[in-house]
Amino acid sequence: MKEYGTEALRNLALVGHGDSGKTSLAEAILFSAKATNRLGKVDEGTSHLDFDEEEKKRRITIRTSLGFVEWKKCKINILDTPGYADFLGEVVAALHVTDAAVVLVDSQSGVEVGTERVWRFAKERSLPAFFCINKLDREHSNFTKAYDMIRERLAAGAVAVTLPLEEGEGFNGVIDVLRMRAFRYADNGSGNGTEEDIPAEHMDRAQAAREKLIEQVAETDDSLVEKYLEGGELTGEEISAALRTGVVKGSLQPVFAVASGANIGVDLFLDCVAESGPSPIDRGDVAGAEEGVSRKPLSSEPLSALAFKTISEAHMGDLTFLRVFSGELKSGSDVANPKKGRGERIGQLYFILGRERNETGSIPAGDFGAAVKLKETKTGHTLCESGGSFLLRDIAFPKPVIRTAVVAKNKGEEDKIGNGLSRLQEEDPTFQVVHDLEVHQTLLHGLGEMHLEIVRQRLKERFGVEVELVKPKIPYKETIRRTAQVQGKYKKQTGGRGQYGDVWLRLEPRGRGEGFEFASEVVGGVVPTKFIPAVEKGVVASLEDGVLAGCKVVDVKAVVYDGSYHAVDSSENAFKVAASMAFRKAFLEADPVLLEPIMEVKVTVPEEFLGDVMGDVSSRRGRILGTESEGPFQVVRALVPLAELYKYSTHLRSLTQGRGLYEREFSNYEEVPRDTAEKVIAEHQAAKEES
Ligand SMILES: Nc1nc2c(ncn2[C@@H]2O[C@H](COP(=O)(O)OP(=O)(O)OP(=O)(O)O)[C@@H](O)[C@H]2O)c(=O)[nH]1
Ligand SMILES: [Mg+2]
Repeated sequence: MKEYGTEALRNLALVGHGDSGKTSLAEAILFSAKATNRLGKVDEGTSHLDFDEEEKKRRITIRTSLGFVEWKKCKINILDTPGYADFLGEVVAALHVTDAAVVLVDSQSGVEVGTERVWRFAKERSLPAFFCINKLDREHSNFTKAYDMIRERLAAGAVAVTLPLEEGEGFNGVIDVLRMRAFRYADNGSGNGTEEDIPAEHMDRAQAAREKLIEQVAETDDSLVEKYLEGGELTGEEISAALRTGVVKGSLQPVFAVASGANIGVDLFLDCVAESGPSPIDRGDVAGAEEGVSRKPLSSEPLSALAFKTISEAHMGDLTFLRVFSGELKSGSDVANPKKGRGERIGQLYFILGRERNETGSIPAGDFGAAVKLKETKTGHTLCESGGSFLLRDIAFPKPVIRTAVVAKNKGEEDKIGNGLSRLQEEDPTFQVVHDLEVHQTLLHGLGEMHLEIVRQRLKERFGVEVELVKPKIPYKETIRRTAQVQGKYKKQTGGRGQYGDVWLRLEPRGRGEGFEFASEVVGGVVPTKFIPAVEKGVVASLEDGVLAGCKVVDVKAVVYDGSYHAVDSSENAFKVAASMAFRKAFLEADPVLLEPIMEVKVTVPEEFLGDVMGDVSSRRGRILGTESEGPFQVVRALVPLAELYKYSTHLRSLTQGRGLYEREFSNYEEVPRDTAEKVIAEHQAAKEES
C-alpha cells in the first residue's frame, strides 16, 4: 500500500443501534474499494469483521473490528463497533479514538434507543458525524420518516446529500443532491453506481432537497448566506467547501440513503467522506490528560499513541490496537509508557483488516494499527517518546451495572479460572473480577448478562475451564442496638494443669461506619494486664463470624471491665476463649440486627417510563431521592438495597423497551427490615446444617 500523509486520513467509527447494518456497511465499503475480494455477509458467517467464533454464532458484533480502504487519494480507517448495549465499552473506546462517527439508522425503525445512546457519546466528544439511513431495500422502509426523526431527535444539522430513488423491494438507486445526478446499481453488490439523469418524476423531490442542502450549507459562512439571500446561485465548489466546513465544525451532518447489504449508495458516501470528512489535522491539537498540555496531530511531533483495545487469541499472543495521535510509531523503536513508568520496546507493527495483519514499518500521526507482544501496555495506556511523560486523556469506559458470582464446575481448576479471568479483564475494562473476601465468592462485574455470558464462553474456549454463573451472596453485616454486659467464664479441670479465664464484657453500639473499638476498664489487676491482649484477640476473632448469620460484625465497642484469674491455670488461650464466649452471649442480649449494603442508583429514562421506573424502584424497597430532567430524559436517583438489584439492568431494559440506562455506586449500610432479616438468618442456619 502507498503511504498516506495525515491530511489524507479519514477515521470513521460506525455506530448505531444493534442490527442497524454497521458491519454490513463496513463490508460494503471494503468490497467497493477492493480491499476484500468478496462482499462479506454477516448472515452467512462470511463477514471479514465479525470473524470471532462467538460473533459468527450469534450473528452480532461483540468487539470492535478494524478495517481500512483506499478511496479517492485517501486512506479511510473503519472501526466497526457493536450495537448491543452490553458491549458499550467497545463503542466508547472507538468514539474516543475516531475523528468522525457514522451513525447507522434502520429505515424501518428510525432512531432507536441505541441510536440515541451512541449519539449522546458522539455529541459529548463534539465529533463530526455522518448518517446512513440503511436497509432501504426492505419492504417497509421509510427514508423520510427516519430522516425527520434524525433531525428532530438527534441533529438539527443533519442534511440529506443523497435520496433514495424507489424505496422498498426494488431499491436500486439514489439521487446525488450535490451533483444533481442519479446513480443505479447492478444487483451483484459490486457497488459501482452507473450515472444517469434524474428521472423526471423525481425531479421535484431532488430540487427541494437541493434547496434545503444549499440553505443549510450557506449558514456555515456569512458571505454565503448573503449571496444566497440575495438570490445568487452558489457554485458547486462553494457548496462543497461550505459542506466540508460544516462537517468539520460539527454543525452539518450529511445524510445518505443506502442499502449496505446490497451495496447501494455506499460509494457516494465514501466520496463525501474523502472530500468533506475531517482529517486528523482538522480535529486540531491533541489534548493531553493534563490541563493545558497538547500536541499537534503531525508526524513531525513527538509520539503519542493510545492503546484502545487489546485482544489475545489462543496461541497468538496479545494484539494491542493503537491510534497514533502525534508523531510516528516505528517498529523496532523504544518508547515510554508513562502510566506504567516504564519503557516499551515496539516490535512488529501492523495495519489491521478484520483478522488480517499487514506488516508495516511505521504508523504515522492520525493512523491506526496494532502492535504485538507489548510487555507493559494495556488498554487505556498512552505510549509516548522514550523518556517522555505525555499522557493522553483516559477513555471514560462505562461502569459495570451487573454482577454475578462464578463457581468452578470442576474442583481444582480455580487457579486456571483466576488466570483466565484476569487475562480477560485486561482486554476489557468494562469487565471486572472481584474476589469478595467477605462472602468468599469470585464476582464478575459487567455491562449485561450477555457480556458475562460471553466471558463464560471465552473461559471455556480459550482457557479450557468451565464455570457456572450464580447469584452473588450479599455481604450482610451484623451489629447491635443496645448495650449489654455479661460474664464469659472458661474453666476446665482435666487432670494436670487446667484452663481458667473469666471476663466481664460490655458491648456498646457505635454509629454507622465507626467500626470496632476495644477498651479495658479493668482495675486492680483482677484480669492481669498481660492477658488483656488475649481478651481483645478473642473478641476480634468473634467479629469475623457474626452470631446471627455468620456475617462480619461492625460498629461495636467492647469493653472488658471485670473478671478474675487463677495463678496456675490462667493462660492467654483461656482468656481468648472466655472473651469470645462473653462476646457471643453479650451480642445476643444487645438487640442484634443485620445490616445490608445500600446502593445509590441513577436511572436515566425517557419521560414516558418515569412512572413505571419509580414504581419499580419502590417495589424493590428503594427510596427515591429525587428526579431531574436531562434533555429528553428523566434522571431518577434512589437508594436501593443491593439485595434487590440482582439482574436489575436486564429488568430495566425490558421495562423501558431498552431505553433505560442505569449506574450504581455503594452508598452505605442500613438495617435490614425484620421480615427480610428473618429469611436471611433462616437461610444461613439451613446452609450451616447442610454443611
Ligand atoms: N435487507 C437488508 N438487510 C440488511 C441490510 N444491511 C444489513 N442487513 C441485515 O441486517 C442484519 C444486521 O446486519 P449487521 O450488519 O450485522 O448489523 P450490525 O449493525 O453490524 O449489528 P450489530 O453489530 O450486532 O449491532 C443482517 O441480517 C443483515 O443481513 C440492507 O441494506 N438491506
Ligand atoms: Mg455488527
